[in-house]
Amino acid sequence: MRTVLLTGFEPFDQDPINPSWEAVKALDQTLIKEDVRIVSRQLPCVFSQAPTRLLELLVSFQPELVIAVGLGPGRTDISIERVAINLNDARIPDNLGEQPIDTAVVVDGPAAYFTTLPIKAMVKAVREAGIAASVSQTAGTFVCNQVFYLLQHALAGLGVRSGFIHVPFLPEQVVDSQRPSMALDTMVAGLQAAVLTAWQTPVDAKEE
Ligand code: PCA
Repeated sequence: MRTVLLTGFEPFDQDPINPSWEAVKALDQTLIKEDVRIVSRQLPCVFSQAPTRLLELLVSFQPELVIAVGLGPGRTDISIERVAINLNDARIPDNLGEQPIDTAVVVDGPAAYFTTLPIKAMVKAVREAGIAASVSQTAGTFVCNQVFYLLQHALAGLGVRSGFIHVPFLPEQVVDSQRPSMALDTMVAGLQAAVLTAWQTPVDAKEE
């Protein structure tokens, strides 16, 4: 059996729930082909713990494709990230109260890594499923970007494709506010279309 690893994050910033984990959890053990299985695992929203956990997952599952997913507060759609930068600059403390300001994710690492996912083809597939999606040019400077950068750093040159997707809040998280949200079923269907397309598309499409 071949493996696609999906990760989601534990809740953070006083939210009781993190849609990224709810959505990837719903896809755990899904077969996207007869011999290709999704494995979903949770990462801590902690700068000092997420890297070790991520590397453990890569070693234990030996995935052929890895997509990390996180909540992007305020995002309006399935946002497929293009670039991870070598910078931690936390606007809020993480779940252990750490708040790194202007530190490197990997000391002496390259300034940035591009995703190795076919992001334009993925956006197209998600939209064709009737779900809002776009390419995002920044994954921020909090734990999501840190995990995305480490993922690209760890897998660079190994032929295992990887990247990051931000998802919006769930509707129940934005009651009484004007903030955008997306229903869990929609998010799950969007991620599934994105994962399948990533698996099936070795070379990205040229799309606007
Ligand atoms: N979103 C945060 C970290 C965890 C999560 O789900 C981020 O965008 O960095």
